[in-house]
Amino acid sequence: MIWNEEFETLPREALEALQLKRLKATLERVYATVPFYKKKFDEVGFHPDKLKQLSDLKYVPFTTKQDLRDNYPFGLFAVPRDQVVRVHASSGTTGKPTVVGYTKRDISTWAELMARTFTAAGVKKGDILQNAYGYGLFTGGLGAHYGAEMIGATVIPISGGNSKRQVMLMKDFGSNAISCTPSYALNLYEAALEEGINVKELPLRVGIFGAEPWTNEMRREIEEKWGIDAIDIYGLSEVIGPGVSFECIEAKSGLHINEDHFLVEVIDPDTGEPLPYGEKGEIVFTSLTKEALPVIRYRTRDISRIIKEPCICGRTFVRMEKVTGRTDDMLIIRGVNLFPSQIESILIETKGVLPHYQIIVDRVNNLDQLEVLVEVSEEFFSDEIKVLQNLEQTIEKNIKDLIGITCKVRLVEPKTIERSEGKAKRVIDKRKL
Ligand code: DLL
Repeated sequence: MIWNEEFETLPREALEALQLKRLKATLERVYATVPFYKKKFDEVGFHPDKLKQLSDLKYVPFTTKQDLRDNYPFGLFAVPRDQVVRVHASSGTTGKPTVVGYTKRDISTWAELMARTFTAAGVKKGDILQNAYGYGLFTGGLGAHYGAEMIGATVIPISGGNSKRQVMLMKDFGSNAISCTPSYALNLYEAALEEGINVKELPLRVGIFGAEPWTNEMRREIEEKWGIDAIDIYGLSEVIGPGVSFECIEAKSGLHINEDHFLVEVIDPDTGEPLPYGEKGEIVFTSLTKEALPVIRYRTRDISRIIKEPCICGRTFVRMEKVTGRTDDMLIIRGVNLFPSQIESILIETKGVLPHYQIIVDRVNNLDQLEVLVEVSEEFFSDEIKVLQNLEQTIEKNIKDLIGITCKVRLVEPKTIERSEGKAKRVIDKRKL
C-alpha cells in the first residue's frame, strides 16, 4: 500500500525537476536568512544563483553536527523564533544536545512522511499501534505518533520502558502493530515470557523498528520470536527525525528515501568527494522543504549504499541499504576495522547464545584488547563448564575467521547485560574514557 501515490511513484524525471526547484528555493532561503550559511557559502565563493543542476550541489560546503553545536541552541533556525512550534533534541555523548526546530508546516510534513512509513509497513486505519518509541526530546515518540494518527490508526502513546505493563496492555488492547527500537523489541519479548504471555497468540502483526543499527540476522531473530514482520525505518533528528527513509513490506530490502523532501548523496568519508550510486560511503542529506531548520549537505556519518533499481512495490524513490554502521562507530582494533554489526551477525547465527551482547574495548600495555560479552541461553547455561568453554571458543574462532580479529568471548548469565528502553549501548570503549 502507498500513502501518497502521486509523490511516491513520481517518474524520475519529474521527481528530479521538483528536487531542483525545491533545492534552489532552499539554498536561496538559507543564504538570505541564516548568517551561518551565508558565511559558509561566501567563503567558498558559492552563490545560490550558480546552481543550475542537482549535481552542482557538490560546490556547496557540508554541514556537520559540530555546526549545530556551535550554533546552540537556535542559531541555525531559518524562521523567526515565534514560528517555531516545536523543538526536539538529540543527546550527544558529551556536552550540549543538538537542538532541532519545526514550524507548523514542518510538523505536518513530518506527519505525512511517517504516514507513508506506516502505510509501507502495512499499517492502516483501524490498526492499534503501540508506540513504544520514547516520547520527549527524542524525535521517535512524537514523530511516529503524528504519522500514525494521520492514517487513522489507534495510537497507544506508551513510550519506552515499564515493560511488564507494556506487554499486559499489548495483550489487553490487542495491539497489532508496535513501533520501538529493535533492541527494545527483544527486551519486551523477554518481559512477555516472564509474564507467561504466549506472544504467538497475540494479534501483533508488524513491528516498525529503527533508531539504531540492526542486522538482517537480528531481523530474522525478532520475526521468529514474535511471529511478526519486522520493518526497518531510518531517520535522524537533524534531518527531521524518523521518516527520512523506510522499508516496504513487499520487499523488505532497502529503505525508500522520501526524495521529494530530502536529496541524498553518498560521499567518500575521507575526501568528501561524491560517490556514484551503488558505492558504499557516508550518506549526506539536504532538506528540500523544511522551514525551521533546513539542512544543507548534512553529513550523517551513517554508512550505506544507494540502490536505484526499481522496487517491486512501485515506488520510484531510490533505496538506501540497511545502515549497519557509522563512521564513528567503527572500531579499529590493532589496525583492523570492525563494526559492531559484524559481531552481531556472528553471535545471532550461533546456537546457544541470546541476542544480547556488549563489546568492550580496552588498551592493555599499548595493545588493543577486544572482549565480547554475550548471554548464554537458559538451556546452555545449566550445562557443564566444558560445553560453555567450547561455545566460547567456537565464537572466538568464527570472529577470527570472518573478521580477522582475535578476541576474548565471555558467556554471561541470561539477563545480565543491561537492557535498553531505547537505543542499546553495544560498545564500551575504555580507551576513550
Ligand atoms: O533515531 C530518529 C529515529 C527515531 C529513527 C525512530 C527511526 C525511528 P537520532 O536520535 O537523531 O534520531 O539518531 C539518528 O540513529 O544517524 C543513525 O546512526 C541511527 N539510526 C536511526 N535509524 C536507524 C536505522 C533517530 N534504521 C541516528 N538503522 C542515525 C541504523 C539508525 N541506524
